[in-house]
Amino acid sequence: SLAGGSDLAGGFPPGFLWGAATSAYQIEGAAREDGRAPSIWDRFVARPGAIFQGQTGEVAADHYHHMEEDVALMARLNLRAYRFSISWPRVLPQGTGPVNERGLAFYERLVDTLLAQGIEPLVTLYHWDLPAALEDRGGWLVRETAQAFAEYAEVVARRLGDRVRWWLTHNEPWCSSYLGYALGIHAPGMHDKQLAIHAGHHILLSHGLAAQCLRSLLPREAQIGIALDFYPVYAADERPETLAAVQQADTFRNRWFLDPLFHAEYPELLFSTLDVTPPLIQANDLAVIATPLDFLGVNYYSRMLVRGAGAGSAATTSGNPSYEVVERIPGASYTAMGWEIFPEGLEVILTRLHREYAPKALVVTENGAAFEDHWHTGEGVHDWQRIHYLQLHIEALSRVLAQQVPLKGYMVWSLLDNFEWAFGYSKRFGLVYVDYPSQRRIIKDSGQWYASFIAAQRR
Ligand code: GBH
Repeated sequence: SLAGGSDLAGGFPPGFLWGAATSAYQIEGAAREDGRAPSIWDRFVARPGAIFQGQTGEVAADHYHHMEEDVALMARLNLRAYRFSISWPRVLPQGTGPVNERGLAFYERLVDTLLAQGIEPLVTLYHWDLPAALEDRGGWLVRETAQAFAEYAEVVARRLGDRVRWWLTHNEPWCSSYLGYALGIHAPGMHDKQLAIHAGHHILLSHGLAAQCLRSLLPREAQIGIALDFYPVYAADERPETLAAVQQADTFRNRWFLDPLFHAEYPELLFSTLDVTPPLIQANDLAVIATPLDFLGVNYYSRMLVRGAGAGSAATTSGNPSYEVVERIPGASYTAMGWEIFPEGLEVILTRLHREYAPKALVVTENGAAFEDHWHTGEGVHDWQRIHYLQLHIEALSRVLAQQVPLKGYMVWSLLDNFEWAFGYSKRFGLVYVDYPSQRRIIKDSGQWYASFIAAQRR
């Protein structure tokens, strides 16, 4: 195994951030407590048919009431870092204006508890839970929401800025924009590609405004970044239509947010691929959006295999007119989400980002898998498939480091089983199993494996 004496043990740089990640709505519960106001997700989950079996994040893993216990678990897992998100409507119930002291105090206690255990906190400001009050004023479709996000960033930075070094503005703006506004499978549940383009622009603007605000308030050592989700795109055949499809899918899935952030421009191909018009861009927008960052967060789960439309196959179109995604590849292995296990893609995306966009540093802010985990009282959870998945992806990291890529950390999604959005509690990604009826936590075999792997690394 990788844990003791293998090629990898000791092969990672000292100080490498071995961690795990979560997000507020997926684990906290306590949806109406201590002055927290509703977010767009509290509303979306109430829609008939939106979520598996009508489940909600109302209680989730009840982390809000198990915070100390959960940090103790992290310590048992030997985590050096923990990535979590802050619930905007817990801190600013109306989205702007009056601060909810009790909400802010929860995150302050969390950060202090982590630091007392020697665990480095990575804070994400937005993991999809927009205050409902802001949705009522237009949500991400209006520019005012970008301004409100910068205000929110300021409130959090003033409180935690002396203790938190790693900051992420947004998690996966592609999901907030496209799943939320075009495919309607995430909040706020709209079905219009053109709206997704507008929302995406305001999210990018909010990122830039917040990054500038954080830069002006935080100490010099602060590391400011954003987490994007990436899918390396592969061609299913050699036809010219397919090679064009690869460019379209890559632009849509990977470059939509990268190019504005790092090159201060949208890729033209984005708009023709989606058959939409560009967003309304004001004079300074792209300069604000391209505010220099300290690191890029990379969420990686799988790749995309595409072919040009018209090859006459069983492929599905994933809501896109011009190419087909191949969903089942003969001989490939899949997770319980139906996502192909493709560790090489992590190496491909990290080396490409380094080559083409050259962020000052990279952190894998999410990587992990759902499998059918089973727990019976008195027994462990024998998730050998997850151990194998993690080993293969960590091996990919060591190949990346051998190529001088400035990779600083790796966060497993997820610390705990949690509310998997539209899939509710039916998918388990945790290193730790959550028995929801009792809220008992059981460290899975993968958690034990990760703990000994980390222990074998130099500090
Ligand atoms: C992450 O998203 C999230 O950050 C995290 O909250 C979540 O729990 C975790 O992954 C596991 O899902 O077929 O067009 O509907 C992962 C990225 C992007 C994966 C969208 C699923 C579906 C695209 N996700 N993708 S589509």
